[in-house]
Amino acid sequence: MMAKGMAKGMAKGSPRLRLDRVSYDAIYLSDIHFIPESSRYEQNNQRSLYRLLKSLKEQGFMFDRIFIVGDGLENWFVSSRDQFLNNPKAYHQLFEALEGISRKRFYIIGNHCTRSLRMVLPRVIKSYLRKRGWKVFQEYRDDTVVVIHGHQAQYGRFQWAVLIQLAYLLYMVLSILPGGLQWYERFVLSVIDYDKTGSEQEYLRYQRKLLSKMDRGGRWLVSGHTHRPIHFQHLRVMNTGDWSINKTFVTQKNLDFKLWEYDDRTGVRLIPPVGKIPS
Ligand SMILES: [Mn+2]
Repeated sequence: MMAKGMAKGMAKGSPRLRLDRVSYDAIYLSDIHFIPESSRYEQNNQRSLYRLLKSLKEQGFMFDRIFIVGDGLENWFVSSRDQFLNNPKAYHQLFEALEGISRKRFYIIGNHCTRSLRMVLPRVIKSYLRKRGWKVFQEYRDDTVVVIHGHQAQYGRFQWAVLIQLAYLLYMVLSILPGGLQWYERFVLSVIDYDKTGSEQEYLRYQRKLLSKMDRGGRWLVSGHTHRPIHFQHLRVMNTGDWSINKTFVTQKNLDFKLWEYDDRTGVRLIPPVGKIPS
């Protein structure tokens, strides 16, 4: 529940983000699935994202680092390369808004961002990001945190190569058929995406599996992919959730990580950390 004081004094159309008045080290957003030219634009809450970013900027927030924790741009359902070439202005708008609240920018590659066997971004997108000062990684790490999209617990490199090739072939075949992309989307959702209907236990197992695949030392893990926002304090794990469904994101100040949920009408609320999930 949102505290009463938080709702008060909220200007209409400009929800206030009650982050503490400190300079934050980082903000993490994942699974935006940005599609400028499609009916999914509204579906993926893209207008809300602009509202949040505008509101943050108006309130003077400046994050030292911003992370897109994977699946920022669609490239499977909808080719981000084609979208970019057709709507460069939409991309400028998105990245200008993200850059307006951040000094250093990092783009983590997610499973939806590429059809490449080597997991690289489409060339035109990569050079666009680089020109704007974004650094592109599959995995980022510093002294405090490891940042990874999180599909790595679902398939290894070999399976990835097979699945991505299959997805690409299907895309080529189905995209020329009427209604084919819906079939394609259904295939991806059922075979390649994380099953969002799983139990909390399965979800916890998934996060543990992801942890077992990495050597993180004492660092925190920030990932996305599952579209399930959660703050596992005992595991030092943050899942950003996603923007496209839950409108959630993570902030960091030193070793203090916080998970937030955004609402167009009421602003943000803190999602409290959970301890162990009872079995
Ligand atoms: Mn993903």
